[in-house]
Amino acid sequence: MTQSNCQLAALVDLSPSVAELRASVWAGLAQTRKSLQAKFFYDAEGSRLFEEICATPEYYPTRTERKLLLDIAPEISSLAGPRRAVVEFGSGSGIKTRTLLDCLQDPVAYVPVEISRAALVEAVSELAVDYPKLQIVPVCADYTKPFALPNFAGEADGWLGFFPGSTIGNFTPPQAAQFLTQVRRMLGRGNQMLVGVDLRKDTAILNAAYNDAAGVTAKFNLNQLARINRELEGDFDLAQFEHRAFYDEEQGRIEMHLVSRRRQRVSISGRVFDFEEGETIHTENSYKYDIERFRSLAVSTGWSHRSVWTDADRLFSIHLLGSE
Ligand code: AVI
Repeated sequence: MTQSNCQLAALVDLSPSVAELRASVWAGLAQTRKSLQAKFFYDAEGSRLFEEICATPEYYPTRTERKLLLDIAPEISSLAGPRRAVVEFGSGSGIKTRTLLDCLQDPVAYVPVEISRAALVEAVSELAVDYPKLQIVPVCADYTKPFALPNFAGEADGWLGFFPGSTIGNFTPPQAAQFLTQVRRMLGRGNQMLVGVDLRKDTAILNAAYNDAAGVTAKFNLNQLARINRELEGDFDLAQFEHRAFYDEEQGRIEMHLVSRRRQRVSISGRVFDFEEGETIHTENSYKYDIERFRSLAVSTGWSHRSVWTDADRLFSIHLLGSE
């Protein structure tokens, strides 16, 4: 099928500029405790590496959530109701999207919102071929900031927000609350949202998931530096930084860092940053919740908590929220 036979609208491009990336990187590395924003992992290469992480034997969230979604599909179908417009935050490769779209009754429109333009374009062009009746309106944007939902032709009976993969765990709990509030306001009354949330569990399982034996997570982490070299004329020597990820039980989160192997100086767009041996750049948090804690977080932002499902091993949870 050619693109003209598909209901694929022109991409709405609100993606972050190079200036925004530079400002964020400069600000993060100028702090006493250096950090980089996790959302900038996802350039074309970062998105590709993330897909590879999802396929590693240690990274259980993707396959566990997918199987859970398949198992609960009939329930989701009846609770969500017919003729929904689906808006997905951080749509990535779109594999889980298909599982959701396949279980919904006559979905009318699909709005994938994704920061990586390359990942978005690839995912929607394939989806448009397989779902010819669906209106697809891709939005390339940083969904942590408010944006207007795009128009689409035809009438839907309400929105269904979709935020799978426990990406909500990459926010701190206050940021997660802010995001849920923003989405509730954006979707308005009478709409719903499905959120995938990784659960607290045995430390060994968590540490293995972020330290896969094949070293894909390490490559993903180091790609932030490669991206800075590519896009901001940086001169990071990747061999002089090492991946470190560990579970902090007290905070209930995985922390990812890049550790400087020696004392060194790096230049980024003409600005210089010094690193001590052993100094780290904090690149990501991945919070793990228990069911009650996530339920109360969601309720505190004005959503009602309609349902929750977990897999038999209680590794992962999917929550259905409603806005009255
Ligand atoms: C996208 N996000 C939910 C992943 C996570 O598990 O926090 C990103 C990731 N980082 C390392 N491995 C996967």
